[in-house]
Amino acid sequence: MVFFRSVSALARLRSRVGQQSSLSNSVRWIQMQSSTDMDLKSQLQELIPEQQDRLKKLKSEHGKVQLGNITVDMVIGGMRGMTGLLWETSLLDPEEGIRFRGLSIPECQKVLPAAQSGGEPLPEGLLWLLLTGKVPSKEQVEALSQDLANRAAVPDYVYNAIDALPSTAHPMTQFASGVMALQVQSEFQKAYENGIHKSKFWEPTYEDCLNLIARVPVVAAYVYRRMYKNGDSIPSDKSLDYGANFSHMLGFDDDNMKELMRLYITIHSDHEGGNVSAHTGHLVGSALSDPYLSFAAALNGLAGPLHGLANQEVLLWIKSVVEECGENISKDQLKEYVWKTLNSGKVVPGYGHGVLRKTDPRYVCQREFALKHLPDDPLFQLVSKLYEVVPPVLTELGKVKNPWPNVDAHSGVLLNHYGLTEARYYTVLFGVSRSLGICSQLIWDRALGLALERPKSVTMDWLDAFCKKAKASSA
Ligand code: NMX
Ligand code: MLT
Repeated sequence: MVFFRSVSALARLRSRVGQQSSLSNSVRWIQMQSSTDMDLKSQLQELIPEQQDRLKKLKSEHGKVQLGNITVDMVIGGMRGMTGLLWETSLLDPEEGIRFRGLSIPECQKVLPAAQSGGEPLPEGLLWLLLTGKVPSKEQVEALSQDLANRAAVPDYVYNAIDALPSTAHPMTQFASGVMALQVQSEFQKAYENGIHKSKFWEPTYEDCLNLIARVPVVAAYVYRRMYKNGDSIPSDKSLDYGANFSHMLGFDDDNMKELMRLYITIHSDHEGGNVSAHTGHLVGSALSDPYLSFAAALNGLAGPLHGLANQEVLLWIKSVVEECGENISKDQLKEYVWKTLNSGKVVPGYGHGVLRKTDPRYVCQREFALKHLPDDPLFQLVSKLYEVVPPVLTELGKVKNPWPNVDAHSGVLLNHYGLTEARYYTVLFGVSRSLGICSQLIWDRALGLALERPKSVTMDWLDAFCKKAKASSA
């Protein structure tokens, strides 16, 4: 709690900084304090013992406190609503949406350093926040940006591994294969083989994670250029920040596209620990598999249509609407199309959520970006119309717990506007972004010595017998 309180206090101060033309002495003091140390690793070195003690205390003082009851519905319903994971970097509230280390998306947009004045947050700043719980200074973000740029070299065998696949293979297959090939350089695996003491596990994990975060945009851009631009790849530009450089390597140098990429990476980075990709990364990492193995596994979960692949599905679905009914489709026609989709046994992609019960704030900030930069885009207008049509239809269906749009309902039309039209590629962008959250938590998993994940499973026979016994003893 102290950790989060200090974060939000700092955030409040920084937010005031944004609103003031001249700084008060106390604010200047905090800025100076936070900008003295440019080295992220040494900041972590300081934080880790304090957080280790905190966890030890939680366990010894409150280890037996009950957090809820497990019902049969939960066991057969994908563990929905079951609290069972420790995840430090972000927390999801069903009504309000995600908070990164206590900061909401609008708060991050206000307090994290940006490339342009009043512009979108730099993802490097968010990475610093996820890892330390502290809002970094512009200088710290620049130092991290340089560090990542210096780590970004990708060995040729990674490209060769991707090239061994047909260029028609799904972009997520090519991307995950590239990440697996990056594993060859795992520092953690080497250190483990050399007998590293468990108290030091977090250090090679940190190196792997920063290297991985630095290299995945290069691998992802390679896949894009291989598939859609005749293999004509664009080298990284070390003078650019992380988001802008990724956009540049993909072949998009428009300033607004670079801003979109910074926003995109920031908002897709983390969504607490229970989503399929984060949970998979954490689960695989709990076996002390290194960050590359863990993250590649996470990507394979992200590639499912109920999770990250939904961004591909949304744009393809929107394009099929336009193909069948034209861009100026009426709300009644749209409603009919939504029912046709549902009646053919499919989901409406981009709507619904396992935890959220309101419109996803990640949808909202993308809508704000569209209103600012592309209000007249016909597909954006169609997305806006869908916001009016889909929720009442899903509500009428009677079983959908959240009829509101999620992050994927909006991302495709923004990318499409700037020329990134290849919908099958979209989940790769989600994957690059998710490396920030999953890797940040993996470092903390090792620093806190979190346990091997191994929940108990039961059979239907076991459930039958248990429930009959429970009924008999309550009669
Ligand atoms: N369209 C049609 N049916 C839906 C939808 C939807 N958008 N959302 C939920 N339902 C159905 C769901 O399939 C289930 O039906 P059944 O009982 O026949 O199996 C019923 O409503 C109850 O599901 P919920 O409890 O509301 O949702 P759940 O937590 O099981 O699933 C999702 C959450 C996200 C998988 C689900 O809402 C969905 O399939 N949405 C569309 C795909 C999508 O947008 N996924 C992206 C999620 C965000 N992300 O980036 O990962
Ligand atoms: C995510 O960003 O991971 C998705 O919204 C899915 C989830 O949180 O379950």
